[in-house]
Amino acid sequence: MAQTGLLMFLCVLMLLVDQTRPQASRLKPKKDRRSKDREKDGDLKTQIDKLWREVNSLKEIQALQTVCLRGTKFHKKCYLAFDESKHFHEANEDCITKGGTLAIPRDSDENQALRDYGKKSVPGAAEFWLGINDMVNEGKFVDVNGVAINFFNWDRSQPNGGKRENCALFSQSSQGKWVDEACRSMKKYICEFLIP
Ligand SMILES: [Ca+2]
Repeated sequence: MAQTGLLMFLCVLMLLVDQTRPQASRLKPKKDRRSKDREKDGDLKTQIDKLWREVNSLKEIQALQTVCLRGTKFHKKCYLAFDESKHFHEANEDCITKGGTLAIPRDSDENQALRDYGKKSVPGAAEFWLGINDMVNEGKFVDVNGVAINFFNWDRSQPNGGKRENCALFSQSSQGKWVDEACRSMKKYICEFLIP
């Protein structure tokens, strides 16, 4: 009798466990799904925002690279000046984001074009960043891709800043000559974009 009672008790217990288990497992995925859906919605929104930003920056890049809507065309380059002061790295990043680099005059004609354009578009700027630096090897000036520079237009007794000054500045007040400067200085800048 005691054994039958125990058996019945076990049967009832198993039934209860059976009833509660599926309920618990039914509830859990629902909760997970809801939070997963929310996560998915958030991800989707982030992705759409990101794509939207990319589309806009591609439009900007296309406008710069194909027709040089703003800025000025010279040979196969489009120069675009920014009347806003930034550290060398920030200025360089900004040009890259827009699909170009900081301006790198490759010969005296380009240097002159840059000077004329800078005077016209940012008349108040006495100087602006070039995409030239000797951060890696002191005294070895390279472009922003790390490639050695062939054309230089240093001002007299420049560069003279040694390890303190590793970034090149274009000086309007020195008739387009270059000087070295601490990369953390805040300067205006001109980006260049290669156009077909
Ligand atoms: Ca240096």
